[in-house]
Amino acid sequence: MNQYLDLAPEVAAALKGKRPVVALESTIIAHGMPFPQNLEMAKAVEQAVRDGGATPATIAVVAGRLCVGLSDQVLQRFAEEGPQIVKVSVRDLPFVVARKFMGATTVASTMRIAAMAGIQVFATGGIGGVHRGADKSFDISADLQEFAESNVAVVTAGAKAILDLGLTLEVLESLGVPVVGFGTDDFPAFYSRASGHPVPIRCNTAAEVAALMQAKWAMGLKGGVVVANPIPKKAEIPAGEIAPVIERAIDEAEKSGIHGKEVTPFLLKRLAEITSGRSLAANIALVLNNARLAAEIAKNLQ
Ligand code: PSU
Ligand code: MN
Repeated sequence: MNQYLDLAPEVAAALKGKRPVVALESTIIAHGMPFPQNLEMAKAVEQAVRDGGATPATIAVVAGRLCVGLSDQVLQRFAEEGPQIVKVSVRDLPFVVARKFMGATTVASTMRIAAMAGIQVFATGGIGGVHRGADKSFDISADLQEFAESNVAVVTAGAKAILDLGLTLEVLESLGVPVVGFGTDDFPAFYSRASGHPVPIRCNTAAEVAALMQAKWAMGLKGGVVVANPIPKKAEIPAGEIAPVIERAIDEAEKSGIHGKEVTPFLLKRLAEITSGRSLAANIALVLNNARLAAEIAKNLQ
């Protein structure tokens, strides 16, 4: 076992007993949503995993330790301190670990740590991807590269509509990453159920997803699987409604000189402000929906 890894007793027991475990990330708590909704979301998501018959393992860097499964006190701290805590992708792990800092882990670093712990399923809101205008900015989330590295399936509501979804799918194809539409032929666009971009693979049950994961890894193919799960209908914001809001937020980000890892948190915050919280409610609903499916997939891997 990696010397920097700390498994919560409940998570260690579940893994040892070969019972289902679902990894969860901490950037969505510290940088993706405001307090106190972020804390309520984090607790509700853990509960949804439990209700689904699996053990939740929220992942974060705590005083330089790679923690898999957080206490209520630590969860509270990430929620309250929010953006004061460093957003940690894979490239940032050596620094925060060496300096014994706190770090909120993104999809990429959460996947890496989940793989170290032996967890195969992870639920998030939406993965990072290729940003619009990436031909000039080169802004392509490290999340995509991680899918080529870590053997973890990530349940996601497609990719955030703030991205260029066509290019995101192209990069995943180049990296050899299966993108599975769960009950859909169309890649979901986070706030909306469809993007107009077809998904290459469709699965209709958690058992089918689990079988695909097992086949991939049994063949010795390295890397993850994107399980694209559309937002529930009642929480959806139609693409036509959210599109102009996204345009406006991206425009503001450019004019304010926001770049690098600040882009995604800035856009999510502005969308929530402009929609008077509707995008936040949609975000919470889709994370819960993903947590339920992740638990179901984890059970089918047993
Ligand atoms: N999904 C959400 N909210 C978030 C994120 C995803 O619903 O805050 C975070 C994830 O941690 C993801 C990160 O890994 O945004 C992508 O950031 P970037 O584009 O800087 O790689
Ligand atoms: Mn980026």
